[in-house]
Formats: sequence, C-alpha cells, structure tokens
Amino acid sequence: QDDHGTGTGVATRTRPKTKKPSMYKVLMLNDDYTPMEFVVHVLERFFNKDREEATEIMLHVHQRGVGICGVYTYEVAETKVTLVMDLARQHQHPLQCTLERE
Ligand code: TYC
Repeated sequence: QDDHGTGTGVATRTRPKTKKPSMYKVLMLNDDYTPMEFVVHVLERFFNKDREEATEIMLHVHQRGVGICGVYTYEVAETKVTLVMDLARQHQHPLQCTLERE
C-alpha cells in the first residue's frame, strides 16, 4: 500500500479487516400477570434506565405488546435476557424477554 501522499512512508490500511459486530435488540413482551412495578425494576436494574424511561418503556410494552429494552452485542444481549428470565422465574412472573438481530 502507498502512503496516500502523507510522505511519511508509513503504510496505512485502507480496508480494515475488523468488522463491526452484529447488534441485537433485547425485546420485552407483554403479559397479563407480571406487575408493572416489576418490569420497571427490571429495566432499571439490567438496562440502566432511570425510573422515567423505564416507566415509558414498560407502558409502551403494556400497550403495544413488545418493546426494545436496549441494543447490545450478542454476548451482552444474551446475558441480559438470561438475567431477566432468571429473576422473573424466581418471582414466579411469566415475563418474557428475547433477543433479535438488528
Ligand atoms: N400487562 C402487565 C399488567 O397489566 C404489565 C406488563 C408490562 C407486563 C410490560 C409485562 O413486559 C411487560 N400488569
């Protein structure tokens, strides 16, 4: 490769071989039984939302059936889904959380 006229003689890579990682949406699904407060708590605890944004997302899911908690790399998204599902199970709530490639 040439030096693109920088005159330094240092080769610069024009096509980096690194790829951007695929990103995954973590989706929360509505149900008739999980308490609203529990969903808000989950959004605060695992998705770093403040109470106001957590409440907005929860109400969106409640009204529309599904909503986005956040977008992450695969490993982070999968971990968050597992943490949410484990906590919901511990509290015997039917809350469902899943991930979807962007
Ligand atoms: N629909 C639930 C209720 O009325 C609240 C709820 C919101 C449940 C969002 C799940 O992902 C959810 N208690």
